[in-house]
Amino acid sequence: MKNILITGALGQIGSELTMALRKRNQTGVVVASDIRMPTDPQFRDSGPFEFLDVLDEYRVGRVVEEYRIDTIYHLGALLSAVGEKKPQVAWKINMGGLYTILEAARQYKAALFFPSSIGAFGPTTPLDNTPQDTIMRPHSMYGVTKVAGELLCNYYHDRFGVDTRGVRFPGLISYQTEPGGGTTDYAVAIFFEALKHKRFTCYLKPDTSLDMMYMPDAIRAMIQLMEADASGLKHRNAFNITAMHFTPTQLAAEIRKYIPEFAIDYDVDPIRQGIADSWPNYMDDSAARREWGWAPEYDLSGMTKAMIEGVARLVAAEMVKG
Ligand code: AKB
Repeated sequence: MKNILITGALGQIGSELTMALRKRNQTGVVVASDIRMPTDPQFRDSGPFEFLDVLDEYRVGRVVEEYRIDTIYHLGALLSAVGEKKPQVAWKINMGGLYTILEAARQYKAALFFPSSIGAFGPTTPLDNTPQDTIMRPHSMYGVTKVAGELLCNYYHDRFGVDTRGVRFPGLISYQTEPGGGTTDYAVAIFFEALKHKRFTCYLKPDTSLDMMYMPDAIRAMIQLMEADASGLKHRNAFNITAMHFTPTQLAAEIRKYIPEFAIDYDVDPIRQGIADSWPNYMDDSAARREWGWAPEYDLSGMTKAMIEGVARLVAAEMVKG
């Protein structure tokens, strides 16, 4: 039985992770938390929710104590593009929030999942088949907070014995909750625009290759890593994991298999393009495969089929509502 706290539970990952853990965790409690209130009735009625600012050390401690939390998934953070617009806020939330959560994990002996990202790499990292252990000198504030976060999580494990674990997520693709302010968000928006308007203007160049993953694989990865036997883990923070990599041109071609008249054009945003150019073209995730059995289920064609079907249902429901 696990008593779980999820921060940032209303975000792109948190909203799906909360529901998955609630389905799975029959006896323990899964407490969702965020700095806004849930509006989706299905989410709201599925379990406890706490209005919780991750910078509020006192309240975080109270919630962890009250629910006897033994596992925390810390997802409250700013993403790369918005972090570059507001670097001071990104530092404060990403680092301050992680520090608060690590301290709560230390004091109350909870395990902690911390999501790092392909954003932790930088222009001097080998961009093809990026190794697990390599040069990490990111240029974005988001990347700086991710590398620092990985190191801080390792420190809390080595120094205080906190069971910290994490992955470096690629771009995550899903349709249930919108991503908020990332560089890889185009790979979600393209499906909505393709189904609604049959055209999409992309802010990244046609040949920008990035690692990506369909959300069900990401949810499975988090749960599998947190449940893995600790004795098999040589790394902890954070494992490279990926499921596919593609360029906007390749994704558009895949979408055209369902919507032949779909057209893509480009209006490049220099900030997001600069960030994307400093990230891997594709990562080597063999350490995760070896140490805890990571294996994705969705490739480009499986993900595209699932996204077309899911987004089509949402668009049809929107049209019925008027
Ligand atoms: C972003 O684009 O900022 C995120 C990420 C890859 O970490 N999706």
